[in-house]
Amino acid sequence: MSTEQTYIMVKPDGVQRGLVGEIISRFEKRGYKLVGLKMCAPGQEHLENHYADLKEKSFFPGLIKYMNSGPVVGMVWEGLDAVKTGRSILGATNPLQSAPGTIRGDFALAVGRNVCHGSDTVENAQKEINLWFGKEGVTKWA
Ligand code: YYY
Ligand code: MG
Repeated sequence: MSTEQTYIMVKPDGVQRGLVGEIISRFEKRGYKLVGLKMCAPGQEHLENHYADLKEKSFFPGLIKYMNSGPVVGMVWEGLDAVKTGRSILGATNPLQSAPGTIRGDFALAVGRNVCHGSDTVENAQKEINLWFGKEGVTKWA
């Protein structure tokens, strides 16, 4: 178990529904350290880059359209096992399978409106942090 960083993002539906504070709060209360935070609307090309692995999927065009429908809030959280535990705080991809007590299990029903994103591996987390925070970097603090 090691200290990791993970990229967590409130998707446009989460921002529109006023869930930003709730999502930040769950990571803070669990004990993770916030080292990066920004709201942005990066546009189609950047979003296609973020989801490049899913390019061939039938839901890809709809996913990009949804992700491009409003601003997102991206953050970087640091702490023990942040990638895997971050995913468990979010819940399963399909909210109908997300356990109550998880973010998706408490606030979502549809896979196409599942409120939040979390990196799935340490390697992808580094890629995503670089994609979203590459220019300004994250903040080192203790
Ligand atoms: O990492 P995670 O967000 O849990 O799932 P991915 O398999 O990476 O898919 C990304 C994103 O795509 C998912 O959060 C919702 C959407 N999606 C979809 O709309 N329909 C599917 N059948 C699968 C995923
Ligand atoms: Mg994913």
